Amino acid sequence: MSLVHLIDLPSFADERGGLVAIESEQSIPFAVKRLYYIFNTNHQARGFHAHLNLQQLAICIKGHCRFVLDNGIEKQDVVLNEPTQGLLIEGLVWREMHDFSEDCVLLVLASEHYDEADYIRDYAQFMLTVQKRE
Ligand code: T46
Repeated sequence: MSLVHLIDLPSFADERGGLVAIESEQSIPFAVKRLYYIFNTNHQARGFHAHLNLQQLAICIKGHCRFVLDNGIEKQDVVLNEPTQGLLIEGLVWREMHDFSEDCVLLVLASEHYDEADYIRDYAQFMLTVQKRE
């Protein structure tokens, strides 16, 4: 199965501009408990961690950036550059974000409240966890 799962979001663009509407558990497969956004990255890469139990949808609402997703067996890259498209990230996946454009605003919807204990920030630890779950 592909690591890259893109969701086309309900879009209601007309001559007045764009409008995307996201309904929890309808247009996306989880209930949203939290959202955050990343901007002014000054071209610095971010991420470099996995989550134990979290579903997220990442939407580049302005500009573009590149995600690297890695499940310990394979790695895939995906460029996000469409405010009408979301990248679903779930399961045990190491993620990195690179190549942020100057104007990039990355919105992320998350299925759980923030919990630092849910993060695996060490790649060797990530690989051990992948092997344990196999
Ligand atoms: C992810 C990728 C795509 C909070 O206090 N609450 C929050 O909800 C978040 C997301 C972060 N923080 C704090 C924790 C750190 O002290 O903000 C600081 C920066 O977080 P972090 O270094 O984890 O940010 P990124 O951009 O590397 O990763 C973020 C998310 O944390 C992560 O879940 O999947 O974006």
